[in-house]
Amino acid sequence: MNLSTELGGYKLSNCFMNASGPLCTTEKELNDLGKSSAGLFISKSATEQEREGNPSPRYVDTPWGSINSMGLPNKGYLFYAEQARQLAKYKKPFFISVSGMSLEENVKMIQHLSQIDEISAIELNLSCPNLPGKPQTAYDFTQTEIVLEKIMPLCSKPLGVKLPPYFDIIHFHQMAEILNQYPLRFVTCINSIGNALVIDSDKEEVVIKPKDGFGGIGGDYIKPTALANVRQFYTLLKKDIDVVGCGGIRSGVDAFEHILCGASVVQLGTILMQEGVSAFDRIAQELQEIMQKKGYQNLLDFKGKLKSL
Ligand code: RRO
Repeated sequence: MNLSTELGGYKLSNCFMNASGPLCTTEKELNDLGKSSAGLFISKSATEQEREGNPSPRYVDTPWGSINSMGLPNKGYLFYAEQARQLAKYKKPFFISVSGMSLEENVKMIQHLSQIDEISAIELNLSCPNLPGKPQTAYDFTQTEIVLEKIMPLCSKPLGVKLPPYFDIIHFHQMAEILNQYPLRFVTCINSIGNALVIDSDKEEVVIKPKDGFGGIGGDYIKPTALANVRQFYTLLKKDIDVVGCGGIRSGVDAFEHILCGASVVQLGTILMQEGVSAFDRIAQELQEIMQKKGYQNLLDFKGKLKSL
């Protein structure tokens, strides 16, 4: 069974990577991802300056997934640029996620990162839900267009964008129309569903500290929304923009469903936090077993081929 795929012009031995966020902030975490069976890997979203992030507790597992309000803790983009040089020894693509606090900051980081050979591609995060007082860029269509208009000509690496979930058909169309104007290589669907509230009914209190308990949810809660977003963008985007599926993947079946909806690559988020990098081996094995049962040899045998009734 062959799990190979392509993204951003890179051939990948398999379709699994980490979501930007879980276990990809420190040197040790990045090396663990390098050694893992993931086909490629990506850094935590970087800002110009190192950030501590929000106060703890800021990530909590729940029976159906997780809630977080990390607040962009990261070591600063120059750290990830330096890591890229060290991580090249793992001989698989390494992407850097960028999430500047302003357009100017994104411009500065992307111009610099574009010059570094060992960085394979950039995922521009337009959807962080957890910065007090800052809206998610990709919910503002005008601003999204301004950002892409400015950044696309400056970026000499393959560039993708990380999108938040959309919930209205017109919004899928409006965003796809914007994205289709640019030479983007991929879109990642979806970031966590923002500003949810998980509470502890015994204690009658919230479970995370920042923003009075409001945070992004991931895991089982969000798989149907993630599949909807993958399917919509797979259908609406021009064919040279690949879709990367993220949201609720904790088994081979979940990965299979994302690929059936059109994902070329799938990301592990909450399950990576919960299980560590061994999740890549287990889920890849489960996906291969499903393919074997169904008589599929390659991902292209079923990618995007979801049937309607
Ligand atoms: O760091 C975070 O709080 C965070 C980010 Br940047 C993001 O894009 N998505 C998320 O769930 N948390």
